[in-house]
Amino acid sequence: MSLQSPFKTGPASPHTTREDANSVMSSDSGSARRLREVTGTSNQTTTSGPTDDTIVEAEGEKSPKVISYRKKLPQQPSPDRDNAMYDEEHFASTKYRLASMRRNVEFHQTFKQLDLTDRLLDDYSCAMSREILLQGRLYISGMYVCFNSNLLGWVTNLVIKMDEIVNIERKSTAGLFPNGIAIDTENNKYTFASFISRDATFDLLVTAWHLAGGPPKRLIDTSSSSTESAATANSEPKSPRIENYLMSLDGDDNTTTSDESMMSAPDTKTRKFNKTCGFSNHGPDTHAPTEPEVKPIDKEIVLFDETIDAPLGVTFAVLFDQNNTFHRQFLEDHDGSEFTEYSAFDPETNTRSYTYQKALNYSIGPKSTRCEVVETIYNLDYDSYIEVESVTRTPDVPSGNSFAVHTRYILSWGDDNSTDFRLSFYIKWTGSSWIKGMIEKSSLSGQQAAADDLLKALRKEIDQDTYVTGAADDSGATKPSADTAKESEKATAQPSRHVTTTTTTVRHELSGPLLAALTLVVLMITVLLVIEWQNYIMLRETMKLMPTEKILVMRE
Ligand code: HC3
Repeated sequence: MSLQSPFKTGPASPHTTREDANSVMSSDSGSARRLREVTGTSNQTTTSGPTDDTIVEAEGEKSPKVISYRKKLPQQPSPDRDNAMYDEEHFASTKYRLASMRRNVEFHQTFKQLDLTDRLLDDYSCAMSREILLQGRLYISGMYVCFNSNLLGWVTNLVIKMDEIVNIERKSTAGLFPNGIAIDTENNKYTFASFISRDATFDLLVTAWHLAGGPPKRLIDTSSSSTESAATANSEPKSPRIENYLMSLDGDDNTTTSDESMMSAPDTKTRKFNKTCGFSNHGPDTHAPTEPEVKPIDKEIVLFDETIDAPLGVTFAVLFDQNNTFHRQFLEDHDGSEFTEYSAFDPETNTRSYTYQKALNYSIGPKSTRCEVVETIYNLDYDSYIEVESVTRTPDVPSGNSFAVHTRYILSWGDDNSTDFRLSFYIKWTGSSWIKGMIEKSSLSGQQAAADDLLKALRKEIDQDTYVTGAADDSGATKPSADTAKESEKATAQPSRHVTTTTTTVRHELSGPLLAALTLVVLMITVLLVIEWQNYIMLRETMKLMPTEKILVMRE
């Protein structure tokens, strides 16, 4: 009996450590195993732990898989949850208890590739939306969200690592039933429906996700295909993707749209990037308002404090996404040229840098200056606020080496899933200058003009690159904005689910009776023609049989 440590990776969570899980013997028989939970001393473990270890044993025909843990907590009756279902141990410091060891073993037998130190928290009956709704179970552990379905021998296993998840949101199935959950990774969207208690599942999911790190605290997609989620169906070729299909409970939801996000609206109004715009929102689509934890800086001038009608992650992506399309275009439109490559945000220092030439239109001083920019992300929390500071040095202007212009971008959540965007700046002097006043005045007017334009350009860009979703439920309550006309224009131009459904219904109502009437007319004409044809044939045959005189007589 081999009892070596099976762990390839580090411990999954603070409550189940590598030391806790001291032995594993695995079998690849794959056959269903009867499980039993044994409490008490066992000679099957070599650990020198306490004598009241909990041993969970999976019995198979061949070598069984045994996971034993030294941890043993005193058995306490639980008023709210069934003891057979849950361990007494809580998940981190949350209200949630770990699933019982028996369920944990079943979980690891279903998903064999997982880190064995990872503990199951709970599992739920639900259906995953694929070509059809796949009925199965969703498993939530400290490190993974998994789904297993076994329909008539067609086994589907999906494993999503918590740290690959970029967003989790409630979904309304078929736009009506509030019982769905959507999980987004960078490249995929997985939709689950038919939960018995969607909100309880959602709460645990989000708690586990946040404890595992929550939304990625990074800006850049350093790896283009960063999702490593294993979506494998035993009976189909290995594909890293499980495409998202329309979540259809009633079977009437066929649509030709390629944008799955359009298919089911979240519960509240928000904005999402169009699939082709090149930006992606790494934060949630919806959030309650937040307060940025930033201190005012001496001599800081607020250029604006405005609301942008888009989630925090959308606004941030447009302003600072690695592709720089918007950023660079904006500076180009403001007399910028000869840009160097923007370096990627360094994950260590959270900074990136670039330089460009800026034309100046002052009666004195140079006609242009080199701008050396270093941007630092001081805070990037999609659930709270984002703070970026850009420091621009202009060495070519008089006293250019004695100061730097600091521009602060502070983004937080506003009302109705919008972004509160506060732009401010201050000049940091590192040396003396006899034209300090002139520089400060010129910088202020230059910054003010740029800020006004930035606001306009940002709103325009977001309007172009996003669509409004989740507004169907409260369309009457949608607050009017300057962009409303364009939004509705887009809604009709885009292949949205609602538009498709409506069109189909209308077409059926009009063409149905017309088609029936037309068919009837064609049928009647056909019957008449057939009767006439038969009469003609009969007459001809009769005439053939008759003697010629008789025909003549008849003719007379
Ligand atoms: C060139 C500038 C300082 C830098 C200012 C920057 C480039 C700072 C970053 C912002 O994102 C955009 C921006 C807008 C205005 C820019 C200022 C305009 C004038 C100022 C010079 C230092 C003034 C020099 C004036 C004079 C008379 C000495 O030449």
